Amino acid sequence: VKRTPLIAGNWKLNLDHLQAIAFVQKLHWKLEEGNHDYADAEVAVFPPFTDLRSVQTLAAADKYSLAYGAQDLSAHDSGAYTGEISGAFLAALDAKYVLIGHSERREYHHETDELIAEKVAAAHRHGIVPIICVGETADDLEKHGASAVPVAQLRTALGGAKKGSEVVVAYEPVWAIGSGQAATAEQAQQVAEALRAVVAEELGAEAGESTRILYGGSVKSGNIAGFLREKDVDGALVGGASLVVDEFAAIVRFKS
Ligand code: G2H
Repeated sequence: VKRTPLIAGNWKLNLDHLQAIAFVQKLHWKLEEGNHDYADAEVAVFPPFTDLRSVQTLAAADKYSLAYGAQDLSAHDSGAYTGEISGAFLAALDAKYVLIGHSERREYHHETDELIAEKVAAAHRHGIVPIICVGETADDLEKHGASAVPVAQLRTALGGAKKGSEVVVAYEPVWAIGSGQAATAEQAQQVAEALRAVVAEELGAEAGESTRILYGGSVKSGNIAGFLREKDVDGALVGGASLVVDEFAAIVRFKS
């Protein structure tokens, strides 16, 4: 099977809605300048919630069909949950994707694998593709090797997935996030292969073949091509480097 690479920019807590508008316009011009037609990869941005409406408006007018999604969602659909945003609200803004279980959510907001599974179910209830983030800390790596923790995290998270609905997996070793110290392409491939096997076991052989597995953690224009050459790595979740238009555009054009 041919899996279209996905280049996803996770803005985290950066860029308000005015800065988001400027960013998306500049990205569009930059790609137009390079005559890029997005044929090689799907491109998505993950802005803060308050930017989504602005990004929706721009994306609708963008001939490059920029995709977008949210950085989190509530496990609940409505009710007395102050501060939460539901999958229904995201679907109403045509969000295609939602990041779930990013290591920063796990660490600073104490998200458990069980909650993450509920959020995966919430995304699928509303037709949104969850990008399930998994990864080991430096400590896990030392004690259990690279694959054990991400494999266990993914297995639980997929308990919430609806059979036949798309998922994307992002492997982000916690020690590589924002550190400037990316995993090697070989390390990423090794874990991606193990994660693909989990998808096949939990969701069936076909899903195992078609599911895209991204690498994340200090991805930049200088190392993206190496990751994408690996057979089980189908794209990247990019943090810091997704905030600089020229750099993000260079990552999107990873083949040139
Ligand atoms: C990992 C990644 C994006 P960065 O969190 O999700 O961030 O590229 O800054 O390491």
